[in-house]
Amino acid sequence: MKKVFMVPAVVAALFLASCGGGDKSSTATHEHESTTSTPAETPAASVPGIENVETTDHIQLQASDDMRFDKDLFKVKAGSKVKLTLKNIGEQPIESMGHNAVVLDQGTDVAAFGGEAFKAKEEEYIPSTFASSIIAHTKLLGPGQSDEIEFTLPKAGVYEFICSFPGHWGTMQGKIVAE
Ligand SMILES: [Cu+2]
Repeated sequence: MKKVFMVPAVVAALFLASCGGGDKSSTATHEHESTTSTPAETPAASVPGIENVETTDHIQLQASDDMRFDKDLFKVKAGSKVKLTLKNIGEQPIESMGHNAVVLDQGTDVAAFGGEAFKAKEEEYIPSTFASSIIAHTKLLGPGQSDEIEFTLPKAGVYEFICSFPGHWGTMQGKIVAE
């Protein structure tokens, strides 16, 4: 009846035909957007403050003369390569205030490890008696020195890291949560 509307109708029909004509598929693609799961049972849930930590693949640490790391909580992806950089920003000599970063396997007795490390001066405080508990470690660093290592945390869970220089692990320790 109203011939003025014929032209737009034809254009629309051609447009639909050229796109395959199906408009059902476009509505179906939005169905899964609201099903994001909440990680209530992940290992991260047991570590206070982890909810404020971004996942990273590069852990950057500084160690200082007051026997502290500048950070103590990290989150990484399990099974993915992680880089760790440690810089000793202190001024005390390595003999009295050396620092390293030792990443320990899940479930390692940190106090027992620290005790063995204390006796392992010839091994730069990386005790071979605990070799199977060590995921990775930096070199022992003197003032101004830095080291970079790469490792992979195999399973989801909480991994401790410490400085194994005698007397340091009590204040120089932190956690890496792998998810
Ligand atoms: Cu230290």
